[in-house]
Parts: sequence; structure tokens; C-alpha cells
Amino acid sequence: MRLFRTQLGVLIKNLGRYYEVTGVYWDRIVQQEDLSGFLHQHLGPDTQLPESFKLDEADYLPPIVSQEVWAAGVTYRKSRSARMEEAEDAGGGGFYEKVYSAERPELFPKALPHRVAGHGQGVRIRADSRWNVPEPELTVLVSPGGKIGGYTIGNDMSSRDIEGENPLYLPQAKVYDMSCALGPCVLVKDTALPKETGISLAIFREGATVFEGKTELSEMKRKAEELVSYLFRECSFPYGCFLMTGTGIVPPSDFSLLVGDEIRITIGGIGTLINHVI
Ligand code: DO4
Ligand code: MG
Repeated sequence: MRLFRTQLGVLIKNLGRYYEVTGVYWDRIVQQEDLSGFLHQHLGPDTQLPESFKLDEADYLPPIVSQEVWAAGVTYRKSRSARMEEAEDAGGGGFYEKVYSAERPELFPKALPHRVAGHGQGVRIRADSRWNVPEPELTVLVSPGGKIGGYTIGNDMSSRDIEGENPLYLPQAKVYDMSCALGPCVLVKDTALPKETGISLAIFREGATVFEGKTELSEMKRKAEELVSYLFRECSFPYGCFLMTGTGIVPPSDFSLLVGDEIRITIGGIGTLINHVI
């Protein structure tokens, strides 16, 4: 079952048909400890949309209203190596090796809702950075009680030159207006995604593919539940939260995004999140 936040209201897609969730606002929905059970109550002939109904790209809104977005870092070997390389000259490389093997994960606050783009909307690169990449990340929706109720696709836009100059600049490399994208929907599911789930990233420039890469969840060093349990140790989330689980795809060091690029992130079972750099 997939949950959509759209210009037309909150919709569920189940077995190929769309249903409208009426009378309940987004925050109240994603607060549910049994999200799947709650949404099932909203499937019925009275909430069903015509069989011909489909969403246009302009209809999508980011699947977030009052939730915080957090992110985990260096959860894949590929990210560890890229970070070590970019921070080497500044003498910061050792920190990334340490955090990759440490018990405590790297977690950082990524975005407040107003900094999040939805499917089809624009993401930004910083004007004071010359090396920018998207980071395609499986992102979990977590209830106030700390339960993973769903999965979405996240893009953790990052300025690698700022991050590499000094690890203390991480918040500036990661947090700025429209530095985060989430969508196109939340796959509502009580069980973990299979380890073979594929994550792929493609970047297009003026109609040509300028980067393609893929990984799978089996490459992730930590489990999403472990990341969530660290996040919930000393933070409460009355409206629930999103947690991005880190990137396992890093474009080569001579690649940087440009305004106009199209970024497509696909995660098996969820869908494809498309954004343009504006
Ligand atoms: O430590 C820097 C951030 C790494 C990150 O965002 C990632 O691995 O996805
Ligand atoms: Mg990341």
C-alpha cells in the first residue's frame, strides 16, 4: 500500500486503485503506531476514486508537514571512502573511518519541512559551493513510538567541497533551502525491505545521461532499526520523523551537479523520485 500527499488531498494506492483519506490531516495519519491498519480502514467503495484516476507530476507534494528529517552518514563503505578522500587534505579523513566502524552511528538533523522538495519539485545547490552531488537514500518514516511504518526515497543534497574542507562544516554542506527531497510516496509496510532491494541514481543533463550508479540494501552496514533506536535515545518526535539511512552511491570526484540537471532516484518497491536542480 502506498500513501501520497498531493494537491488533491491525501491518497492511498492499493492494488492499483486510489482511495481518498477524508477528514484526517497528514500529521494525524503519520502519527499512527499501526499505520497500515489505520489506512486499511480508509479503503472502501465510498473513498475509492475512479479507475481511470492518475496523478500528474504537478499533483505531488512532499510527504511531510510537521515531521523532522534526520539523516545517517557513512553507513556504506562507498560513502566512507568518498568522505575520507574529500577530507584527506584537511586531515579529517580519519573521523570517517572511525565512525564507519564505531558502535554509535553518525546522525544529523537534515531538514525542517519547509526545506523539503517533493517529487517533481526543484532542489538547490549552494551558491558558495562548487562541488555538489545528490545522495540517494532509503528513508524510513518513524512513528512517535519509534516504529518504522513506511519507506520513502530521499535525496540528501550535499556540498562536498564544504564538507571536505572541515568536518565541522557538515551542517552547512547538508542543510540549506531545498537541500532535501522526499517522495514520491510512502510505501506503508510493517516489515523490513528485502536486502536485495536495489537503489539507483541517474543524472541527466540536456537530454544525456551524465551519471548512473546503483547499489542495494545488502551493502548498508547498519540496520534501519539500529539507526532509529539511536535517534530515539534522547529525542522525542510527537509528529513522527523521517530518517534518511545514508548513501551507497557517490559520483566520481570530477562530477558536480549543475542547474538544470534532472536527478532520478529509484528504489525497488517504492518508485522513482525525480527532481531538477533549480
Ligand atoms: O559524514 C558525512 C555525511 C555522509 C552522508 O550523508 C552519507 O553517508 O549519506
Ligand atoms: Mg547522506
